[in-house]
Amino acid sequence: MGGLIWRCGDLSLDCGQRTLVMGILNVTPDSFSDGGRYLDREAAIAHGIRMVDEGADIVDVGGESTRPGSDPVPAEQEAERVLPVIEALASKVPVPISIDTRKASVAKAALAAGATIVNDVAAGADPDMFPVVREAGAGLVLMHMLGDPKTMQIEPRYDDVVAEVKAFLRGRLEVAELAGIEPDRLCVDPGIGFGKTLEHNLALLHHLDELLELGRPLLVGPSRKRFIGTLLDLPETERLEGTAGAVAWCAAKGAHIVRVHDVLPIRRVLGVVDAIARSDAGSRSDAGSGPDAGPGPGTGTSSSFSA
Ligand code: PMM
Repeated sequence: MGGLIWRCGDLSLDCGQRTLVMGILNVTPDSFSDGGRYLDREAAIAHGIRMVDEGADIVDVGGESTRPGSDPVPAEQEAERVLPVIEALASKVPVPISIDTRKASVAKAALAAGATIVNDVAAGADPDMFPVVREAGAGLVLMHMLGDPKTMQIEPRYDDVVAEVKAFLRGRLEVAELAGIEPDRLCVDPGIGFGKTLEHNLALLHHLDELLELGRPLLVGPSRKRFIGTLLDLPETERLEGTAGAVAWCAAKGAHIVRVHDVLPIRRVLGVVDAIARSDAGSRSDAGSGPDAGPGPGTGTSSSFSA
């Protein structure tokens, strides 16, 4: 587990010390669970700062909802929502900012405004996306999605969801590298809820180890998603504990980054899960001097990146 570095602009994120937290900042009227809350610019900026204070390692800013059934947003409108927020946050917080977009034009403007990561749920479907990322030296998240947000939840089908998602991500890694993006700038994500039934999501989460074989940082985004609502029969506003359960599982299985709305409670969950998951390191004889021998490596709030 671990040891991976993810290069994003001039920063290097250490994905090996502890599970990193990407805090979600949706500047949209209709996102999956926080739509409308941060459409107000000042409220969005304040929330981004709050998430960093609470321990977010990355702030992910999005201006287009990709919830099931959602309509695309014109590039100008998307850019108008996110650019002032990214610009303000870039000068106020010390952590990398990612732009959650499928559009190369929005990514380009966001990178110019101070973002250093592109979180692309369409994995470079826009033919200009890879050149934009390469030229900026940005980090890039390649996520799996079946179809597009408008229709993806209409009877998604796979023969073997884990094998197919893995093959897709491997293919996109290859294409990104052929486009000149350095391998250590690439991160992969199975895309929980993006063209997947409950069973598909559970299979992917169960088999995260297979996705780790791709050799890149693994990002997972279970936060408040429908599969948790289905399992617990709870609305979006009551999915924190379910999210915490999913995050704990992901961290224990070796995921490097989790994308979440509730940064503070999730950092607390990870402080414990990481300590347990990383305490043994294959040896049972030198596990410390007692039951409270102190936290294991990376359980504190130590910085996860270096310039
Ligand atoms: N999920 C959403 C949006 N962007 N990006 C990545 N990399 N992974 C995800 O799982 C993901 C994403 C949808 O959730 P939201 O509407 O609550 O942000």
